[in-house]
Amino acid sequence: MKSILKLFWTIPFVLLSVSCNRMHNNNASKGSQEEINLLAEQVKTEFRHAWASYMKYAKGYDALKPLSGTGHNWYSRSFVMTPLDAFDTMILMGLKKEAREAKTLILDSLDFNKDITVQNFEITIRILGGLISAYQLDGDTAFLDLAVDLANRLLPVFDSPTGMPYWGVNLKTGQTTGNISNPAETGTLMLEFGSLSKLTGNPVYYEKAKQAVVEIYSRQSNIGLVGEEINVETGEWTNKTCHLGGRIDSYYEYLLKAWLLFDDPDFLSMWETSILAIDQFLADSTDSGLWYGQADMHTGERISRRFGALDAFFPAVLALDGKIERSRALQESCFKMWEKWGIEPEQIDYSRMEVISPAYVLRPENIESAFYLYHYTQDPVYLEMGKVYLNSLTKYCKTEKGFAMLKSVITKEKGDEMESFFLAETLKYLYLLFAPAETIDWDIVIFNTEAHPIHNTWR
Ligand code: DMJ
Repeated sequence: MKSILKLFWTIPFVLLSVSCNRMHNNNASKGSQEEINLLAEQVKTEFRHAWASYMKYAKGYDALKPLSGTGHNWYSRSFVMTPLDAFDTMILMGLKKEAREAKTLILDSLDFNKDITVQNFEITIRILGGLISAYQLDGDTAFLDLAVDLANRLLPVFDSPTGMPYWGVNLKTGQTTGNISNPAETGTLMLEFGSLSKLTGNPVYYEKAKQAVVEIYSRQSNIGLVGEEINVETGEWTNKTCHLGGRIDSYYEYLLKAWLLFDDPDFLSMWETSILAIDQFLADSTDSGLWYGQADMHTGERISRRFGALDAFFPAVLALDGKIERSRALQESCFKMWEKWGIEPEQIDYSRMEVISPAYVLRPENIESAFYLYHYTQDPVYLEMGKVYLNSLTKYCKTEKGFAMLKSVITKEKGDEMESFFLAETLKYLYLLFAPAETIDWDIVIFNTEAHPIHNTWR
């Protein structure tokens, strides 16, 4: 099933065909449609509050600290991560003033010629992905020039003996660092690097990123699972636990999405083998519902019954793959995890429904899955979930100076952090859940793992 997303109001050259395959809320009464519209407006209001706080207290920094009202940079200089992550959300929401502010900050200050060692994965999904979607939605080639410059500076990461990328690279010198990586960091580069090849005609980005995926996939076990950690120089697994959480999650997500975006059958074949093993060895049907836990990559033996906020991306992937009933069942569990504490913890033991890691860092995945499921099923139960998410965020995380992570979902104590993905993903997916169907066209767009929409304009 191919998925396409199209944004109407700004797109200068990308999307003119309208092929909405859903009638949004077609069964809804006038009253409930009005309520849905109001919810979309409320999400925009919350987004504006987060952005205005960033502009007031942290303008030019990577991120806002929403309790102290200060700014924070990941490295010694800013890469304006919050504006980059937020820009396409603004376009989707129709926030023209905010989009102009973000664009000015990005184009006036972004300069990659810096003697700074960066983490390839995060820079790729947030900044490279953000620049590509900004270029496609806004049309300004300055975004594409920046994307090409950045990608060229990141390319040395692939110069390992295996072709799997090093953890990081110095943007000025090209010096690489960190030989211990994982499937997510090696396998979540394809949408960004691949689409850059399609947009520029230079195949090098596609080839390097694909080779990295093939290398990690070729090291999967005889039963089709991968581990959590790998040495990119020797190709040896240094941690052999398989699961759907952090360090592995988006590797699986990109196998399916790379097939959908690029029509490259190698990715379909890798995805089909992988999903069989995932369902055989990680899936766990329990009294509290369907979950996916941890297993040894070689024996398939269950190692633990942990699930968390990051794993909650998987119903979205299952839905995108057409496995709606399974997706629904897992989303029911994800929502239980959210509701039990009023907001979801980072990790739980689902066999006892107890918190293992209590923080909530404003993650999007639970909301992302409800958004996909609503698109495919039109079941209002996902709109109801959306209302709960929105209420939790405003009740527990909103501050005078933005939105704050929670150190603990049990005590609801706040922490001084608002990750840029709150604007890129959390509020974007929540908005799209309530937004008019025309906001997106599911025939030509795939979201990268940071929720940056990438349009297939090369078909
Ligand atoms: C984001 O940076 C991406 O979604 C990534 O794939 C996982 N973690 C965060 C959001 O939780």
